[in-house]
Amino acid sequence: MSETKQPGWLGRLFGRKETPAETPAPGPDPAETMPTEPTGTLSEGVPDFATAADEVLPAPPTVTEASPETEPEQDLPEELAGADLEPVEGMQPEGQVPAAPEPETAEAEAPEAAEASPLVIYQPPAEPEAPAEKRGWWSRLTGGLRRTSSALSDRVTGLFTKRKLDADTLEELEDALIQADFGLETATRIAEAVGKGRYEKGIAPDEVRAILAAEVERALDPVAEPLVVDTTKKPFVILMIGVNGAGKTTTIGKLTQKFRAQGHSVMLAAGDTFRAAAIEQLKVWGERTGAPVVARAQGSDAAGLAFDALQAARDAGSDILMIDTAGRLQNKAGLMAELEKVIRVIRKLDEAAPHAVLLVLDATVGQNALSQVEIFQKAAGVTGLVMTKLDGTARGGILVALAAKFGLPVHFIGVGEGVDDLEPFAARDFARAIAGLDKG
Ligand SMILES: Nc1nc2c(ncn2[C@@H]2O[C@H](COP(=O)(O)OP(=O)(O)OP(=O)(O)O)[C@@H](O)[C@H]2O)c(=O)[nH]1
Ligand SMILES: [Mg+2]
Repeated sequence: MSETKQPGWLGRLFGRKETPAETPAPGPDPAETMPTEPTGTLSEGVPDFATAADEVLPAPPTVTEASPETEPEQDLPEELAGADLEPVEGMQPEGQVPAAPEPETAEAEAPEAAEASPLVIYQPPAEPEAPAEKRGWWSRLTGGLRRTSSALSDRVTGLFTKRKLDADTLEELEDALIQADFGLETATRIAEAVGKGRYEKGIAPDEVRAILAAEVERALDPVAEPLVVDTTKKPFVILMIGVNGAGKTTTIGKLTQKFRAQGHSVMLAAGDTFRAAAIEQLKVWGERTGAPVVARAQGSDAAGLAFDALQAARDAGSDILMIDTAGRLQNKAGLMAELEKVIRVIRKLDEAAPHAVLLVLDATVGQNALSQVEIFQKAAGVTGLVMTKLDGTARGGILVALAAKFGLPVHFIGVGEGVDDLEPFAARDFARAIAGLDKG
């Protein structure tokens, strides 16, 4: 095989015909650039960055140290030590990490043994994109929840204006709440709370909204837990999982922005190795938010990539490693097993990893979210939830139904596609916004 005559893997991916220069282009010394001083912008510092990445982009020496030549074997799990770590023939230009050894012994578990491709660490530009002018979170939250809140609010206004409270009105309120996906149990409880002591009396719509907000807050308060990054873990490993299109990759981008603003260094792992576009998408988020992205070619083993990324993040001294994964429907057993494998393999490097397993749920799927939680929970031990696309549904009550059923922490909610459209979940704000009340 004559690898040096091949275009870079991204070049191959995107159909580039030209062969990149065999001699690596000079680049900044990665020792000085990783990870805080990135190598430059795509358009300037590394002009043919994407095409030449595997040949040109030198992996930082810290990463190189992880190569079999220098890595002390005692740091490796038994099954990864020794002969398994022989470099892949002809695939390691200087400064690159060898392909991950297939960490599992059971061939059945491994995806089609795609020829191991070089590990690439994409460095972000020196000056990541300046964040756009921010609208306050409350305004984005209420804007995002408008569909749910106006559906509810209109019903409440219609039901409780100049009307005495009776069983029919309460039943209609219950229906409205069920339609907003609150779930039967919560809907009944809220309707009862509204009815308590008020039969045959009038009740103003605003009073109903206040009761609704109080009940929603009460239901959500126990699950509104911030994601705490344990800084004693280096890196703190976050695994992002969920069905196709739930918002995993976007959430990684949004979280990277937050973590970096808090002063954490972040590395990203392009663990969705199924689609070339997924790798590219994460790379773009890395560029926007200033985080290096560890990737291999499409079709590579996801678990092996996760393993290498953890090693690279360790070597780079990153505070946080976020691992993207391919979307998988909860009814596909094989894909769920792959997720288990990713976890098993990274535990060979760090028994406590992943330190957080975040299930990303798309609010627009409604009740299906319940079965997603159940199955992902079994396969991957979900530690917390992120609910996205609350802006795209009138059924934001699903969060309340999830809280009632599973009691899993809800760390963040997303109300839009922008980098700032994700915030830690606060029960009171959410409850008031969904009930159509002011911040209070
Ligand atoms: N409106 C809205 N769109 C969102 C939100 N979060 C993500 N999206 C959009 O949802 C789409 C899918 O998001 P991705 O991040 O690619 O989802 P994913 O889970 O990584 O998808 P796969 O990798 O295909 O499984 C994108 O168009 C995102 O911009 C949100 O909170 N609100
Ligand atoms: Mg994705």
